[in-house]
Amino acid sequence: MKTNQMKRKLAGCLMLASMLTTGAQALLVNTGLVGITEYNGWTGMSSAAAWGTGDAPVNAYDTYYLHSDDAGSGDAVFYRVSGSHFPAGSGMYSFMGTSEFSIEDYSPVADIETVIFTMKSSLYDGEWASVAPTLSYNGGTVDLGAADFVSSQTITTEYVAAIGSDVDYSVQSYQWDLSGLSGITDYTVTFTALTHVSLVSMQLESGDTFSVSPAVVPEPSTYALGIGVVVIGCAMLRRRKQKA
Ligand SMILES: [Ca+2]
Repeated sequence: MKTNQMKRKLAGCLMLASMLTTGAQALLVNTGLVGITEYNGWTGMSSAAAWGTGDAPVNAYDTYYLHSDDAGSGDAVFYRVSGSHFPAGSGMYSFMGTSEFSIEDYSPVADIETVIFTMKSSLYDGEWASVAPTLSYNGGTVDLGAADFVSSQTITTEYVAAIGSDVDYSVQSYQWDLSGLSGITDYTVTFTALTHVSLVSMQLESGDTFSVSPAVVPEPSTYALGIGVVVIGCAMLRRRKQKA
């Protein structure tokens, strides 16, 4: 009886830990949005992706655009507004200057209440890949500005075969609370990427029910502490189980 109880606790604990550390999933972060939601994912933004060029399909794009291509994606489009980043071997990259990018969704879920944007990109000289993104809606006529919540910003080092070396990547999430608004017919997330920064994957999620995503919390230190507590708690449970 006691062992079963312990097993259940351990299982729940491990599930919570996996929810907080989503590295093994296709998702960049597990936002846990509820209600009616839309997911858009760009999993590979290198030269191998199906980039479009020219003025299509909605606005006058500047040279490059890419429809969300991850399984289960909606109809949002990523595109370069200006600048010199181009689809390189490991991602959208530039050695010549900064670039401005937008992601547009022309068919948001009805009564949209929240948008969460996550970006994985390389660091350059330890700098973050971009300034905080802004959100505008209804043809850009209303600009909400920077996100309400910024997630903990995690850094990993990965070997990239395309360039034959290790690269430091960051994953950053931003969330907007749109619950006080109505009549949103489209929205756009816009951000700037620095020189020598490579954009490799992105995730744009939205929903008709606002709640603060567990993966997108205002206090990075609290978030890190939370994972630590879960991990330590699991380790203690496991040790107790082994003794029993
Ligand atoms: Ca849509």
